[in-house]
Amino acid sequence: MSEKEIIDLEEQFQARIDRGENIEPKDWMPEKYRKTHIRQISQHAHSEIVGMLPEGNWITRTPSLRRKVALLAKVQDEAGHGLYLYSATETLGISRDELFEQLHSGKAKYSSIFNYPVITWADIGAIGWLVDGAAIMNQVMLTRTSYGPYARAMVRICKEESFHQRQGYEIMLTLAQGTKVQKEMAQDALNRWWWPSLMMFGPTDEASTHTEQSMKWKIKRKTNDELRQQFVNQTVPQAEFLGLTIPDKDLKWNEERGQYDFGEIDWDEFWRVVKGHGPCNKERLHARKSAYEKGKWVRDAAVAYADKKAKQTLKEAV
Ligand code: FAQ
Repeated sequence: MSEKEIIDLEEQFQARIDRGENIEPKDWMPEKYRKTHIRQISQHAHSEIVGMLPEGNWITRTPSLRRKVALLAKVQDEAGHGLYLYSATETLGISRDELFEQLHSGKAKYSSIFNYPVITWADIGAIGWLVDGAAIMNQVMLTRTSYGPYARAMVRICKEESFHQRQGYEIMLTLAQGTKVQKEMAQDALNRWWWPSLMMFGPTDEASTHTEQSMKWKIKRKTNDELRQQFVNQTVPQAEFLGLTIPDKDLKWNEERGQYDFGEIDWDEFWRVVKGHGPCNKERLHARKSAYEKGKWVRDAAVAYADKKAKQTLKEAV
């Protein structure tokens, strides 16, 4: 294809995006659009799958049967989200094995938030309230992202994330209205999860490498800083209702802006965690690799069974 033909195609592509059309797997797309989606959707899928680990560790230790049922359902939902998202990524011409290889080798990232330890039951509440709350804030805009399979997966995922957020907030509410020790546990969990939750939205707009192009292609509809601000505005009144204190001495309502001002995020900590040096990075990757290796016999059996079925069908047809 000549350079002029490629430029024409790129212009037509951008015009489709500007008109608000969805891009589908068999449509022509610039190579960079395809690669950006493989990067973002697969990192999102990895986050869901790795995100099962911190909560999964608590299924045997829930304080009641009701809590166990809810937590089991939540962790299963996250597995489902990972599967929809891996399937959406595969429509862009990459195999599941390659995606896992990228995760296991450390080439692909997953959300920084899942590299922090889950120390008490209150952390399960804080994860649902804050981590799922931040995830929804970011994902609601992704239901209108320009790539069809990603946008459609996000519609379903967002519905389930809302339930996750509510179960977390309800745990926090119960603890905050409980004994002095329970309230202290809830406050301690908020103290530890607040800043890492703000980091989930990614670097500042100034430091973000992908935002400008992703906004142009309508992959992102809002910037990292816009979503972070929206999250703070929404979450502060929820903390007040719980009677808990957000661990930020610079947090205050700004009448003029009609928004909360908040303190500086520790970006050194963020990049340390993203680059693999957070408190639980090694443990999380080890758990994923080990699950993959131990599950080899299941994958082999599934392939052998599919082969056997295909041969049988062929025999019957002859
Ligand atoms: N952690 O230029 P930007 C969940 C990387 S799902 C690690 O701003 P972009 C559900 C970024 O990849 C949570 N790395 O990048 C759940 C890039 O590096 P690269 C996950 C991060 O893509 C709840 C570099 O920094 N959600 O929680 C992070 O335009 C509870 C420069 O950044 C999604 O994945 C981070 N926090 O914007 C499950 C949503 N932030 O790739 C279990 C979809 C940035 O060039 C329990 N993703 N980086 O090597 C997105 O919306 C975007 O990818 C952003 C980052 C907003 C995360």
